[in-house]
Amino acid sequence: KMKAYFYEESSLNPHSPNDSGELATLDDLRRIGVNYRHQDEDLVAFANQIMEEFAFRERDEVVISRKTFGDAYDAKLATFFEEHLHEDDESRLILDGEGFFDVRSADDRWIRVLVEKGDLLVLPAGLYHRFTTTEKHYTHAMRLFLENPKWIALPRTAEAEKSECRQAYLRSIQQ
Ligand code: KMT
Ligand code: NI
Repeated sequence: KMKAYFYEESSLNPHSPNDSGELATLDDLRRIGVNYRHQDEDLVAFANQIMEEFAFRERDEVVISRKTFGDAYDAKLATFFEEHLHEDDESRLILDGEGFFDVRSADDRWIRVLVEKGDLLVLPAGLYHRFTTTEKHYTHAMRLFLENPKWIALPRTAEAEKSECRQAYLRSIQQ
């Protein structure tokens, strides 16, 4: 089952759960355009099915760990953890390990989603988010994307706020 909750802001360690105790529901995620799925077995078939359903054309894999990133690990995590948005969706299927995606709720608080093996998370273009590893410091993920993805990270600034993708996102989540 999905584990998502509102983030406890007072903590200094982003890798710890920082669970405020207030649960976030699938509906809280749906309201901000986030898509969550889980599949227990045959992730190869699941990935193929998701590619088809979302019309993704490309995929690759990334392992986020001290071993794979070496000296660049801390800098890499710092960029992942800076609040940002993209002009295209960010889609991740977790193949092994675990991690935390933080997404901005409808009322602009952080919802933390623990992602584990078999979890698929699709973050819509224009949604502010960030990522970090858990205390295990190991995330093996498949990245699913369109042919020419625009996933340059725009940090949360007045410029990002004014961007076309942000404005389109805000319209898309209004009733
Ligand atoms: C991103 O773009 O923020 C990432 O790739 C995060 C790690 S993927 C689990
Ligand atoms: Ni991102």
